[in-house]
Amino acid sequence: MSTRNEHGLKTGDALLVVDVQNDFCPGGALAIEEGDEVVPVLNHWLAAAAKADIPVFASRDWHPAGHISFESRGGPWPPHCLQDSEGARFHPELQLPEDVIKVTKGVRFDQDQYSAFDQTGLADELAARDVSRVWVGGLALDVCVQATAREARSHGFEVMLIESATRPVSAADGEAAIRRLREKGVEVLADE
Ligand code: VGL
Ligand code: ZN
Repeated sequence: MSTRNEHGLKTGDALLVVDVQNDFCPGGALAIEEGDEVVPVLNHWLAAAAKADIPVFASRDWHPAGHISFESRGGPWPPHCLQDSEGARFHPELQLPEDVIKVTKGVRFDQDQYSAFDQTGLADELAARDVSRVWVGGLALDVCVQATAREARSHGFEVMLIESATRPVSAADGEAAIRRLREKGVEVLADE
């Protein structure tokens, strides 16, 4: 393992892997270009997290059939991440630890939840584990990663966005997301 993989992780940190699910990867129902390329990058960070003994949280989009966010209901998205479906599973090569803490979202019938903090209790759970800084990567940069990183800042966490560990639905929106997140005080790691 290279020294790069020490990654500066320390006690009080958590790694937050956002929605690295089959449906967001090539071949999936809402495929993001190069979405699967975040997996090897995140695997390095997962190894570093294990070494540093910091907790790993993995969020997942977990929609009921006919979710309000689907085009059939007037929403913006094709059906994706249906509960218990193959598409909703984490990418098979993502090396999540045994003790990963899963954060399930997108289950509400009446609204979507892009942020892993949105009505999940995640902020309190992080605080209960004395986490003050979160390292964030996953899918998609301009949708759930952006919303999650923003809300983490709103809750007062320091936020490190691992740029190489995320991909956008739209390149232009991805760039806008990076700008907005920087304005919010998110530290963007460009070369990790
Ligand atoms: C997401 C679109 C719809 C995401 C979730 O995880 O970024 N994007 N639902
Ligand atoms: Zn969704």
